[in-house]
Amino acid sequence: MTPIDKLKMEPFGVNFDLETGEMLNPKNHLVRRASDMKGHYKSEASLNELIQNQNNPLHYEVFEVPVPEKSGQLMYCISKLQPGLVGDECFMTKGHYHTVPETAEIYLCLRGEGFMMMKTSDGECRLEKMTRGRMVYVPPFWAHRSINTGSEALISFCVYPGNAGHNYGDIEKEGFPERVFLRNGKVVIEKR
Ligand code: PAN
Ligand code: ZN
Repeated sequence: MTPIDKLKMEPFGVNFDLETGEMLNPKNHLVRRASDMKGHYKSEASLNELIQNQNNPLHYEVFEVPVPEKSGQLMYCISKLQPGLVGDECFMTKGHYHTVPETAEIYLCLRGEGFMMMKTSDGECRLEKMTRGRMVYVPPFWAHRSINTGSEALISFCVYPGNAGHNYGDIEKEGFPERVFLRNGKVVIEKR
């Protein structure tokens, strides 16, 4: 098989409800609950409280109709992050670098309110506002996590190279340099 033959496939389409932010017939559905988030929040006690006393609530979901994980393909998905607090820290995704670090990503926010937090391995940190109709560009080499500061789900359409892959291990070790809290209805950003 030549490299071109390996990428050959039939064109296809996928339907979205742009009001709700739903992908209508996803093939894959990834679910993360509070118990999947150990080690990511400032207060592990508050996370355990949520797991034990609030029935381990849904944290976020990823919906996709996958394409082959190959250079030349474009992977895409809907990411849906619930609103909520762990103590007073806003719900967030785990966050990751791409396994192939020189791959970028586009997030188009369809619903909700929050931030994309991005960091380099040198410890640089940036926050970009996410709100309906705003696109955030995650450049190559920047780890990224979404954070929900609102009262409804934060929903984005994401597109990234098929060969990018997800590296969660380095972020589990390093963490992100900043945290986002909601205190008395106000968003507060703190350095760690
Ligand atoms: C997104 C994320 C999605 C879930 O599709 O994978 O928002 O977040 P975590 O991967 O950090 O759990 C993406 O950035 N893909 O590359
Ligand atoms: Zn990514």
